[in-house]
Amino acid sequence: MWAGKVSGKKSTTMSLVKLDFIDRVAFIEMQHTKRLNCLSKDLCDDVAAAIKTAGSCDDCVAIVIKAPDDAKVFSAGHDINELPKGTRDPLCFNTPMERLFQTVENSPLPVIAYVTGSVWGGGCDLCVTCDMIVASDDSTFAITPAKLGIPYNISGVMRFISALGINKAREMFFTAAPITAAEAYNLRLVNHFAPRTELKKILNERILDNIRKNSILSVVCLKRQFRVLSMSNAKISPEIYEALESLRTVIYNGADYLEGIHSFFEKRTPKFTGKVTDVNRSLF
Ligand code: LCV
Repeated sequence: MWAGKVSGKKSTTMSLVKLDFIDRVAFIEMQHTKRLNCLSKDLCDDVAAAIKTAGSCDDCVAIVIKAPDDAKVFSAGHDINELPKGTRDPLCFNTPMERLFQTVENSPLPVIAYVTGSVWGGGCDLCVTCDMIVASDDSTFAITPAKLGIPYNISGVMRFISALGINKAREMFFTAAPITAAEAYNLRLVNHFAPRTELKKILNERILDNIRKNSILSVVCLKRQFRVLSMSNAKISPEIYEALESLRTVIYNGADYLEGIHSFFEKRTPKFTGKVTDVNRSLF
């Protein structure tokens, strides 16, 4: 966990993250590449700390979350080693990955995902949670709970519906199959995509240079408005919320959840045994 202060906007390296300030923009580089930037507690906490540091700097106008420019994998998603082995909700409100997403949403500054390489599961949700995404043309995006037998959480599903529209969100969740940067651009998930050699220029010329010229007060207010309004139509009753949560409990207590995790580490295809009748139909 990084505890240092950014003095004089020099670049700073925490244990798994490098924080650079370049022309009033904070660049947060996830450097846990030997673990494919999977979102472990330590990486989530370091990225969240860097976002908070940037948000507390009076002349910072935007935040960019990135992997090394030559990364093959931007993020392999939640660290599967750290998933609870049953009986506990793997994606509840106060898990490190969810706290990171809340930090992105609550930062006063626009947070941009600068994606190079493949993005999986919670890494894809991190990008969707950001305010904008620019991606290299060889990037791919996949949301993978169904591949691991995991019941995704309600706020995460809401984010994908809001960002992609319900049918494409369903397809991504049901299939767990990656989509390309071009497909993500056509779905308006990705703001801009380009070859890696041109991506930084696009990021600066189309987004950062303009934000740098604008009123940060107006931008901060707009960010809050977009956050609130994008979720404003998500009205469900307490009964419906509790029914969905009890359905999730059935799933993460079910056989498929552990099979998904074990099969991943045993490098084999999962043999899911769950049946639709395992789910208490009275919940519907
Ligand atoms: C721990 C890993 C991981 C990893 N955790 O390299 O969205 S949800 O609900 O699903 C949410 C809970 C979530 O985000 O779950 C995680 C979803 N992520 C994935 O499904 C991606 C899993 N990873 C892969 O498919 C491959 O690793 C990719 C395609 C990312 C890279 O493949 P590549 O052949 O280049 P390896 O698979 O050999 O991985 C290198 C090492 O990183 C570990 C993996 O177990 C391996 O460890 P060992 O060298 O000890 O065998 N690893 C990869 N992803 N998410 N550990």
